[in-house]
Amino acid sequence: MIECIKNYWEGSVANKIERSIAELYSDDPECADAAVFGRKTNVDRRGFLSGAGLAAMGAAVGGAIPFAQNMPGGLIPAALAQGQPATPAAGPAAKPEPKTVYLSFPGKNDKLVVIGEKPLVAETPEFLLDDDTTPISKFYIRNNGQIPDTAKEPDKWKISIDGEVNKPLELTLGEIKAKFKSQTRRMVLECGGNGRSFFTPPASGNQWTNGGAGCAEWTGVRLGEVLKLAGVKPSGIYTAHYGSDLHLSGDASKPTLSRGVRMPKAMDPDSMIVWAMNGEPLPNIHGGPVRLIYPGWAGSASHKWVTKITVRDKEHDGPGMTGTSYRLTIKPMVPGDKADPKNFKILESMPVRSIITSPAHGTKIAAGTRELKLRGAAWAGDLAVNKVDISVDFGSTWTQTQLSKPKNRFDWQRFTASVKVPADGYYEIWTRATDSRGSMQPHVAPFWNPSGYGGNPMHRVAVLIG
Ligand SMILES: Nc1nc2c(c(=O)[nH]1)N[C@H]1C(S)=C(S)[C@@H](COP(=O)(O)O)O[C@H]1N2
Ligand SMILES: [Mo]
Repeated sequence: MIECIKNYWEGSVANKIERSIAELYSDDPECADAAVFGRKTNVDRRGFLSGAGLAAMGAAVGGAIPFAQNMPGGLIPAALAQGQPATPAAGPAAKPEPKTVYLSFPGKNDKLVVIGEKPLVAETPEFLLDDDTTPISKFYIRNNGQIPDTAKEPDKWKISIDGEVNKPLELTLGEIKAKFKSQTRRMVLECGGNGRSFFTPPASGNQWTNGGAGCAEWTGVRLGEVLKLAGVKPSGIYTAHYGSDLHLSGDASKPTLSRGVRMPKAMDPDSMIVWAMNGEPLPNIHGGPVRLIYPGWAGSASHKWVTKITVRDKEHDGPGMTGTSYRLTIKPMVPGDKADPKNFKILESMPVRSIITSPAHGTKIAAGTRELKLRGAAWAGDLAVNKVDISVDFGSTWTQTQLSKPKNRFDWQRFTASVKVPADGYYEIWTRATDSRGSMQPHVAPFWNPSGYGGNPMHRVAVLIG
């Protein structure tokens, strides 16, 4: 560290710093931070942004920084942070995203970002989540195995219910539609790993930013009603889900993802067997003709192409249920350390999260603009969102946004705000939501865990006025 600053200042000082600080931030953020904030080699305390440091930072982010004095040392400016997808980088000196791969898939928006090719995984940049109901074209994709071909005769699709039930059932989708009352709910589906890219050191798995989530209108029947018809025995405490997708290798003898939930969640009136999305037949890529939806919980339980639900007398132990997958630490662990599986519990309800959906990260705004109009969305797993605050001065002051009521339970809540800014220059818009139990999004991803669950730091968007 000390060595790095020495090399940095001696090697490139004064005239070169403006050109290289953005690069340094992406190669060695700690060193860049120390250099910019003038941390003395022998004094472990940060200074303020001033002199060469301020000039370097301004050059790196593309403009003057009206609230530079509030910038916390150690914070990588949003304009330079890794993992911010899509729109043009904020500053001329900011590095282009390392080879962002955009999705090319029938019916899908071409600004979705591929974060895994085999299996196919794609996320939605925050600015594309600006609709009240996420269109299918913008909805994220997450697969663990091969995508099955399910085009033919949806109403003949069979689902069986077995295990700890009095009367095992085999029902076609057509029968399910005819036998049970259908309902439509607008509800968030969110991948358990959403926010994983915000962990330091990096956690393993698909590097989601905030875009492993969407909010669609789901039509189907209550899973609980179907389970009631089968008659769950008192011993039946957990579900196990099976679908028709093959293991990634194509080897039919290898099990694919198979998760389950505790019986109370299965019996929740909003846990559903679903065949339509936004009023259209459920697309194949989203599990069509029929899938499960457990709103508010890690998306991996919401089984696509579902063929069988087994009721079990113990916690399910299929692929994705054991070890540290879809699990959070009970006790904080040293980031990067080896995990002790005894210190983990299953991730169920997702944590509170908010995103700014307009303006987009990296937006250039006309010179002289003194008021920013913001839009966004917030959700909190099983809970509701109590409030969303935004800041444009690096967290020195916060403004409460206008937060809409959810359409129904598990819907996200849209928010708007209007904030004044004093001058042209570089701003970061920060948003943080608080859930109905008082938990607020932290500044950084909390409780590091090896597979990176629960990463819900506040969302930051960089904009440049003038
Ligand atoms: N059969 C099956 N269901 C599945 C998966 C899968 O790989 N196979 N992935 C799960 C995960 S991890 C998530 S986040 C959601 C993603 O749903 P989507 O692709 O419709 O957005 O589906 C879940 N259901
Ligand atoms: Mo997921």
